[in-house]
Amino acid sequence: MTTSNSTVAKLDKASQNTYDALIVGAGFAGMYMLYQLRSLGFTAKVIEAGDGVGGTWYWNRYPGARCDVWSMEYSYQFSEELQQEWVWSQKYAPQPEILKYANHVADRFDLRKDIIFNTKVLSTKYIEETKIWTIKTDDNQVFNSQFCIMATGCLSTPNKPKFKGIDDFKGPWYHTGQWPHEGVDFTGKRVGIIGTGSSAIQSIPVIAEQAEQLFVFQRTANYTIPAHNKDLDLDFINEIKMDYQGLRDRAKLNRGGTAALRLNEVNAVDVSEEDRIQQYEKRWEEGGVPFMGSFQDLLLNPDSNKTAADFVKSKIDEIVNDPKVAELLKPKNIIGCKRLCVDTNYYQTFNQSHVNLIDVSETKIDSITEKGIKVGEYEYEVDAIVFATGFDAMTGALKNIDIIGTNNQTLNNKWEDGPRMYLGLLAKGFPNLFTITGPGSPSVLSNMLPSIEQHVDWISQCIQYLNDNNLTQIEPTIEAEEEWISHVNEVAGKSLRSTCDSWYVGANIAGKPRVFMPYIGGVPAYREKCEEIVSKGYEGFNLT
Ligand code: FAD
Ligand code: N01
Repeated sequence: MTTSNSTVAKLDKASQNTYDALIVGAGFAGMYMLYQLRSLGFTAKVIEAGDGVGGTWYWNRYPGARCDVWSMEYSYQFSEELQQEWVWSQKYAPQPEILKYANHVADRFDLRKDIIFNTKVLSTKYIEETKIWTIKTDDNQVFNSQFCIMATGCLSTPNKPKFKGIDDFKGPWYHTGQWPHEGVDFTGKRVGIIGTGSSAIQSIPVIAEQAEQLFVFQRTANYTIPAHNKDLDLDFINEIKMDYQGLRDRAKLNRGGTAALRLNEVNAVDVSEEDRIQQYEKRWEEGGVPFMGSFQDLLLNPDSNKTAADFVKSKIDEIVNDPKVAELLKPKNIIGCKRLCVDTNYYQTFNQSHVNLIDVSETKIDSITEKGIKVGEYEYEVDAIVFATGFDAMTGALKNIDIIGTNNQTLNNKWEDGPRMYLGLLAKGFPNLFTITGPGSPSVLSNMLPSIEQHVDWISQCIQYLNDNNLTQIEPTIEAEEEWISHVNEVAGKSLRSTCDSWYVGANIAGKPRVFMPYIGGVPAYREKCEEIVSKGYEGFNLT
């Protein structure tokens, strides 16, 4: 498909590998970006490292993987037909079902013909004379495009800590974020799992069902709320579908972009203890992340936060039989500071005699040996190791690509002290290089699907605007970028969320600058800002 009136005047689109836009990544972001650009008549290709679509849901096939935003909300809304025809089986769909959905979308909208699989983008350079991005891949292909769109994901670069001796281990090891497609059978095996974040908390109860012995190596205990996952009945589904738009509209008014959160606009410290406990009990029974919506000040006031944290700790005491294990499982930091986890039978799993919790908070993991995992002087012998050690979040995938902008400046250089972007969409010095859910946007603090759609819509509208107005280039001004970063930092500073060693601040990666990366000001404020900028003729951007 070609555009008759495209501004890509300098691009010889007849030449091979030359498009209006190149999109990197075929997760939910890249897929919708392709759909939108094609619908507007632009030529576009997606380059994807994996051999299938789905991104997160293609790579994270570990046992127990599922979403923790209601499936009816963790789905595309751009096509009414699509959202009417697709039927989610559960409140929180399992990974295979989400991957099936991604594949369904790819087929339904005939996306695959414009996706190049099994190909990794290594570098992209802006040629100032022609205003063209030149993109190089690991199989030595070269692509040219006016627009380069990074849909590379916030949680797509696995963090594999450099444990001493890893190559000596005789058994297999796995990272949750790169799980084998054929699955892993742990039956009768002694398994060690390192990490107790969301991925571990989802997988531990399932691995425990198979393993003969399970050793959980915990450096930092995390808060987790039961999912109370359940099958969705058709009456409920149909009720939502009768006014799907209504649900989507309510979600847009919520800070986290999900209608399920239902923030209780009351301070925890302003109600009696009895009322507080009642509210927490109710939210605990409902399950999942909406627990943090119990009161509006939980992430603002340490005293309020403590009431919620104490409530979860009391639940741990109730569930876990061995008081010493219960004590170890109790997190010490602020609840909601690290990403709140959502589980099915996590705490209960530690009542099983073959499940062992190993505290590595003080005596750290020393090394991986031929036979297992060494902590201090003690060696835990295992047949397989699972690294549930997370991701180089938000910037990892972008920094892995050698991105060279104007004046030969690299993105890595610009981001030496932390990511710098305007609205998480574009960076000064990198014209026409868009990022979907980049640092400085609500992204990982929100229901990602609608946030992805909002970014894709904004970017498509912008490209259309440039095209319609015979403009070739968009780039933020340094003033707008600086001002936005100050605002992002200012709002982050007011939240307790910025106070602990989480991946939100890059603390999980050695040497990563400590900056609170996502925008915590909430989805409604962010959307409003994006719309206002457009209504003012792309205020804060230079259009040429
Ligand atoms: P991704 O899905 O990460 O896709 C990025 C793609 O880019 C990948 O396929 C990758 O291979 C490709 N890529 C990256 N670099 C290159 C390169 N150099 N060359 C070629 N290809 C490249 N969010 C929620 O809102 N709710 C949830 O319940 C939820 N659950 C999650 C569960 C897990 C286990 C994880 C890890 C994340 C979860 N998330 C959740 C966040 C999730 O990442 C987003 O919801 C969403 O799937 C991101 O889509 P994306 O397309 O932006 O990125
Ligand atoms: O990764 P994490 P994740 N020695 O970074 C530990 C999304 N997600 O893959 O806390 C010992 O949270 C580390 O310990 P510590 C969601 O956004 C969603 O679990 O650094 N331990 C931590 O316990 C989530 O937040 C779902 O002390 C080491 C763990 O590894 C994000 O993805 C499901 C270590 C890493 O936890 C990432 O989650 C899954 C070391 N050297 C993921 N290095 C849903 O439910 C690291 N650790 C929707």
